[in-house]
Order: sequence, then structure tokens, then C-alpha cells
Amino acid sequence: DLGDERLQSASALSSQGSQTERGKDVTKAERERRSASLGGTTRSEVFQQQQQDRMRYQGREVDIEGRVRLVMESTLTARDRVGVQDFVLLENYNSEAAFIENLRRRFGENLIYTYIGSVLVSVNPYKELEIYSKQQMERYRGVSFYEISPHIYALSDNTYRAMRTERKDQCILISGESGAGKTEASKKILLYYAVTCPTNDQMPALGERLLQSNPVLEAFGNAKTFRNDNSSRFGKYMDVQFDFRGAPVGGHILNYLLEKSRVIHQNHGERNFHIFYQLLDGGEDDLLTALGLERNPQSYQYLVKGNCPRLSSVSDKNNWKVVMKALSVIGFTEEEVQKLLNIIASVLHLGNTQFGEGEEGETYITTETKITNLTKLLGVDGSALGEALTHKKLTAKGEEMITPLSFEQAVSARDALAKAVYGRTFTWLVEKINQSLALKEEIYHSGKGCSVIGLLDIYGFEWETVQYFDNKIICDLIEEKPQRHHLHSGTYNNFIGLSVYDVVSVTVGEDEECLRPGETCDVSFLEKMEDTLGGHPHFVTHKLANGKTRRVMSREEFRLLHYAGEVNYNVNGFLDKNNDLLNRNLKEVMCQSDNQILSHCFRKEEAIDQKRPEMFKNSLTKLMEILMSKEPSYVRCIKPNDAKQPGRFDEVLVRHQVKYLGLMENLRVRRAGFAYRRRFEAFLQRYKPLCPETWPNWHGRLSDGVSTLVNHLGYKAEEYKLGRSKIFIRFPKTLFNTEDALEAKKPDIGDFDPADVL
Ligand code: AOV
Ligand code: MG
Repeated sequence: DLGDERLQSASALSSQGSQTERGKDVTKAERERRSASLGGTTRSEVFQQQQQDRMRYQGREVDIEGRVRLVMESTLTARDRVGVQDFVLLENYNSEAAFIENLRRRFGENLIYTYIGSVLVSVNPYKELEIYSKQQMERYRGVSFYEISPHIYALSDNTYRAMRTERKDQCILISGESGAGKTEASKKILLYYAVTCPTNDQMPALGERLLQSNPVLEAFGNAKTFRNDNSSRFGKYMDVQFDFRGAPVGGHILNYLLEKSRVIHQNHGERNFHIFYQLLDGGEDDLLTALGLERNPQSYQYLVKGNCPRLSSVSDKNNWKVVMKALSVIGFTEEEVQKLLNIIASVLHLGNTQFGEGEEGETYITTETKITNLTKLLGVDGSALGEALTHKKLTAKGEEMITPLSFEQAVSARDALAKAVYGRTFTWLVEKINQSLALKEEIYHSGKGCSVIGLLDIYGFEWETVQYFDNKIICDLIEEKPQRHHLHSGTYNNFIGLSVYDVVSVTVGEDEECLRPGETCDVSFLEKMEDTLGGHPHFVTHKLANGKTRRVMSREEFRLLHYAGEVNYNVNGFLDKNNDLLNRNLKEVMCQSDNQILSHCFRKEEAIDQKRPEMFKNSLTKLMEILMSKEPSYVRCIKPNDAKQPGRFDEVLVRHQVKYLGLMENLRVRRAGFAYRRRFEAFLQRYKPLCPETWPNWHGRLSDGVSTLVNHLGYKAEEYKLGRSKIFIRFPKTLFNTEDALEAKKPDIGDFDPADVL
């Protein structure tokens, strides 16, 4: 019937001209027959038909969201209530207010997804919606965007099909501020692939392992923050590799910038990484005894600062079980798990290691009994560790010198060790997971080739907390390809951020001893940034392009033009703050650990030549290259309120995000292209009443009919183009005007259906 045809034509359009399988079922003759029969129907029959179509269209959407009642109600008002499912259909497309109103309406109806063309906008519902079941997945398989209501599964499926049919690697870039739903989105995508894709006999458990990597990485890399109870404190890029049949056969994770400082300190109301609380809450009595731990998190200096031992939303005990099971599914041996837990416990003991100051200013450990536990768990020599925590070793003119540390220095040495141990263990964990997910050689070399879908979930902006130079600013997101940058102001910041980060990581290294306070490294750091970023429109220093000096800025400052405004950063002391100094003698002690994880993480070479092995550095420049070799899709996540509550839509907060995510720009860009395409017959069929020569039926070539029609309507040459089988309309206004004319002519037809337009 007509409704189906409409959906088919919409699907054909959205797949950019290539007919979908379903579209092929309707032969041209059949279409003409239908079109002719429509020409012969009375106006009220047309109206009735359209009403039914609209019901069906709405019904589908409603059905998908599990809200059948809407079908019963007047569907003419339904659209008002639920808004448009694609922002390109907004009549008032330049209006930010209309944009936000559309989001708000949909949010109110639990319709959390909306498109901007092929970009998916998602608003965090802060409640479980019944829209992620296997049945829902089935509905989205092989179906084009406009046939069905917007969904993360639709984007997943389209990306997958693009990879299969075009044989081009894809990536899905997920952006949004902290708590907006990025990680949840990435998990839904992974789930979709794990459930709906075929399996490869050689890698039958891969899908399960891909999924199980999440609870493990979240236990060790996520924490409760002020903004999000499960905030990712590391950036994650994951490749999923598919064989020529489309079965997942491998995975690879790159991790970035774990927020190691959280190991030693948390703000009030925040927590350390989940794993600590999970262990204390969920670990068996025997295990805790063996680790020398007691259950109360408040007994540990590294956990007590946030004064927030429990989460209302999450059970640490249950999650402990989930994580232990996940570790075994991924293939960690019992011995490895034991060693991993020894390390986690040792970090807690390290935090409880206290120092005292002697009469001559020397520093000593006051908690000797506890250090026995610590050394046992770290698998290192007790006296060597005690010495390394209170002394440093320097080489001057070829001679080794041991000098005592002050109280403060000893405290920072201890904290630096805790951060290094935790951070490197996290990297080890990722390596182990990667081994378990690794694509088998024989599949890779089977000659048929693999394609990849990459998922990028990097942690979000928290502007308000930016005081000094905060890594969070720079680690937000990587979006859009550089050549498209001029379209998207928000993107500049991300790129500046990345470049700044790269300079930081090159200059500071991660815990190298090359920098000492008082040296001029801070200024040379700024010079390096100038080399890399000089001339960038969003990066400003005292140097002017003509070689002169900008008087108002000091030599120690740089300024970034963020979306939220200009921010000046002073590099004085900057490197020191970003530097996790790890004394050489601590490295020497650690690399002799009989815990294999630690001896793997602290290599002898490093203690000798002070260079950190390359394996620890995943450069963001490399990530950029990876992303640029792939075809991108975008998910933009929006956080509706700061209270983490369902049903609340804070317009001010949303407007801010719409701005900094550049959504209005996205929409404008989308509309500037030929966003509207319709097959000739569909266009003619709809608008032929507007022209006496095409009404009631056009008997010539379809393209001539369309030409005649648009000439009569007064379309200007720059407003449209005729392709082989479709008309492309540049400005939505043109289409809306035509719609208005149609409505004026046929008042009983009512407003038009989105499926008609797309
Ligand atoms: P984020 O990844 O964007 O923040 P999350 O994906 O962790 O944010 O989402 C935060 C919380 O919002 C989740 O723990 C869920 O409770 C809820 N949530 C998000 N998306 C959905 C959804 N589709 N359905 C139901 N609840 C959802 V950060 O990692 O902090 O930048 O750093
Ligand atoms: Mg996250």
C-alpha cells in the first residue's frame, strides 16, 4: 500500500540512491499503477489514506518506544507532542529555541534519540527504558534511518552496513559532557554487535569477551565523581574487527590518560576507583585476611578523603562478583587475579604508610608493622622499600649519592609510587584484555580481509572544575576531520587540547626525572607549544605573528579560546604539577618485585637509563591518524540535568551543551547540503495538484514532469538540481513553501508527514 511505498522510498533516499532490498520488491510498473490509481481517487480518499499512513508512521514510533496508546489518539496532535525525529524537519531551523523545544518535547515522551541528518543526538533519560531488548535489535537490522524511530541501534546498524557494503573502516565518535551518556552509548553499540552479528567458528566467545571487558575496565578506570556515579576516568578507543562475513573476530583497546591522581586524593563526595570498594565490600573474609585488609573503606587514607564510601545507585558487592566473573571469561588465570588483587591491596597499605620527622630533620616510617604487609604484597624487599621511600639516589659526575628526603618529599614519593603502581597495572590490564581479544593470525591472513569499527569514548568536559591547567579540558573529544574544522568551532578546542597534551607528554614524559623545579622548563614548554601551535586561531601567547610582542601578556602565559570563553593559563610551575616524579631508587625496588605484573610494569632498563619504555604511551596524535583513516559517525550526548534525575529537563544546561557540541552548526551544515532528495515519482505525486499541467496526471517523462512542476512553482536554479531519478532540494525553506502551498490548496490534508519529506 501507499504507506509501505512511502517508507520504501524514504529508505531508498536515505541509502543515497542505492535501492534497499525491500525497495526492490516494488516494481516500477507496480509503482506506476499505484500512482495512477491514486490519481483517480477522490480527495477525501486521499485524506483518509494519509491519515492511515500517519497513524502507521506514528504507530511505529510509538510501538518502538513501547507506548501503544498514542496510536489511539489523534495523530495530528501527536506530532506536536513528540516533535520531529530529525532536526532537519524543524521549520524554524535557525532557532536554537525551537531546537531545544523539540528536544524537550521528545524527552518528555521518553524519546531520547533524535537525528540531525545522520548524526544521532541522545539525551540521558536517567532511567531504564525498555528500548534495548533483543526484539528491538531485530527491528533495526537492515533497516534504514528514516523507516523507523531514531535509535542508537539504527546508527550501529547503519555503520555496520556501511562497513560491509563499502568495505571501508568506520568509527563512531561519541561526545558530550560528563554524565551525558557516552559510555552507556558505547556499551549499547557493542551489545548490538555482539548480539546481532554472526559468529566466527574460530572465535566463538569473542562477542562475550568484548562485552566483559567493560565491567573490568570500569572497575579499575571508573569512579564516582560529583557529576557521574560511574564516571570514566580514562579515555578509551576500541577497535572491533570483523571478518569478511561480518562476524566479530578481534578487538583492541587503546587507553588514554588515566586520572592517576584519584588514587591518592578525591574531592569531597567523590570516590577512588570502584575496584577498591568492590574488593572491601565483596571480597571473601579469607581473601581480605590474606590481604591484611579490613572492610571499612574509611580506614584507608586513600579512600577516606571523599567521605563517600557507598553509592546509593550501585552495589559494590554485586559488582565485585560481576568483575571477578568477567576476569575469568576474558581469560585471566587465578594466579593473575591474585597478583592483581595483591597490587590493589598494596596501594591501600601504601596510603596508610605514615612518616615522622626526626630531630635532625630526617624522615622515617612510623608505621613499620604495616609496611611488612605492604612489602609482602608488592613482593619486594622490605628494607629496600623503606629506604627508597625516605631517600633518593642521585648520580652526580658519575658518582652515586644517597640523600635523605624531607617529610614532604617522602609523602610525595609514596604517593608517586601509588600512582605509578596503579597506573601501570591499569595499562597491564588493558594489555591482557587485548591479548584475549587479539585477532588470530590465521583469520587475518585468510586473504579475505577484515574491516574495523572503532568506538571512541573519551571522558567529558567539566568546565567548572577547571582552575589550573586541567587535563580534562584537553581530553574531551576528538571530532570531525581536521579539514572540516572550520565548520565547527567547538572542535578547535579539542584539537588544541590534544596538541597541548602532546607537548605536555613530550616535555614532561610521564614520570621522568628530567625536570626539576626552578629550571626554565616551564618557559621552554611554552616555546614548544608555540612551535606546535603558533598561528592557531584559538591559541594566543605574547608573541604576535609579525614577530613583535603582545604587551598585555606575560612570557609565562598562554591563552586558549574555548567555547565557554577565553582562558589564560600560566605555565609557571605547570610542569611540576603535571609531573609524577618517581625516584630512581623506587623504580629499582619495583623492578625486582616477584609479583610478575609489577616486574612487567617496572622494567630494569627503565631504572638504569631513566627512559620510560614506549609501550606505555598511546599518543593522541596516533589516535588522530587512526580516526582519520576511517569513515566517522557521530553520537552527541546531552545531559538533561545536574541532579542525575529522570524527567528533569534543565533548559539552561541543555542550551549550553547544544552550543558547545555545535549542534546548531551541525544542523546548518546538514541543511546547506542537498539534504532533501525525493524520487521524481514521489515528488510529482505529492505536489502535482499545485500545477495545472501535472494535475491530475502527468503522462510524459518523470523528469520533465518534475521540471514543469518546479518551474511553475518558481524554483530558482540554485535551489534545486535534478538527478537521474531524484530531485535534490538545497534549502528546506523551498520545500516548506511548497508544502504551505499544498496545504493552502488542500486544507483537508492537514500537516505533512516527515516520511513524505525525507
Ligand atoms: P558519560 O560516559 O558521558 O560520562 P555515562 O554513560 O557514564 O556518562 O552515563 C551516566 C549515567 O547516566 C549512567 O550511569 C546511567 O545511570 C545514566 N544513563 C546514561 N545513558 C543512559 C541510557 N541510555 N539509559 C538509561 N540510563 C542512562 V564521563 O565518563 O563522566 O564523561 O567521564
Ligand atoms: Mg564515560
